[in-house]
Amino acid sequence: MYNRDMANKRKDPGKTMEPATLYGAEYSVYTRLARLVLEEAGVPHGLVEVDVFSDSGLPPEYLAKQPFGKIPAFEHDGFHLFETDAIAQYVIDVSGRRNLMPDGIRDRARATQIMRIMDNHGYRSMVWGVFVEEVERDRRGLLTMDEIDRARDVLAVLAGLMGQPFLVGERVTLADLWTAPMIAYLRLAPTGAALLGEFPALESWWGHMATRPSIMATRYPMEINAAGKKGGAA
Ligand SMILES: N[C@@H](CCC(=O)N[C@@H](CS)C(=O)NCC(=O)O)C(=O)O
Repeated sequence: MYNRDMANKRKDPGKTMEPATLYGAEYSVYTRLARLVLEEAGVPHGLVEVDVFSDSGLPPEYLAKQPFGKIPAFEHDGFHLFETDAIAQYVIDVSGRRNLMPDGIRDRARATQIMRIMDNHGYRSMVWGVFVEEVERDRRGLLTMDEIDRARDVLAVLAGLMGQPFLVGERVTLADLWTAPMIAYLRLAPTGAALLGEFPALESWWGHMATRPSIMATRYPMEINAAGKKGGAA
């Protein structure tokens, strides 16, 4: 029997869904990634703050959700999950927002390739190698050429693979949502901002990603502070 609920579901699947819960931190790259997917898929959700770097360590009840001690962890309607890629794929399937991955075989492979590049090379070199070292460990002007080159190499590969206006073609996909939280931290470091400036296509990609409601809604506390100081969008 076709009823109004089914009609609503078809128009906006997120509207009729049970809310999801994400356990993580506003400052965290992978928590933001999962939040971006939830936002873009229109899935109602809440964030329960878990500070993975707290001096007192993670509470045992959180380790039951994520035994490797990383954030985020996820729960939806009694179903528990961790590993951000698994969360993203689940959110896409359960919300019906399959267009968050490209349609074509090669484009899907390209999107997956970009996601894994960011996991395996971008996160370490851009977030830990440049942002954490320069901003959090106060090594401004003291990064080694090696540290800078590692981040530059990833940007160069991305710039070589990327499409227009989004990383894989005409609409936003997981490739963009995977890359944006890492670029957001990179550009908060003076060296990172200068590196991004060497790749105008990536810089202009960031320019239009930065104004998306999902990106605005999930800004890191440090981005919000930086924007406040400059009196504009960070
Ligand atoms: N493979 C994990 C990685 C998550 C991850 O590395 N999260 C970071 C925060 S952005 C973390 O928990 N770091 C704490 C640590 O490594 O001790 C996933 O995809 O969820």
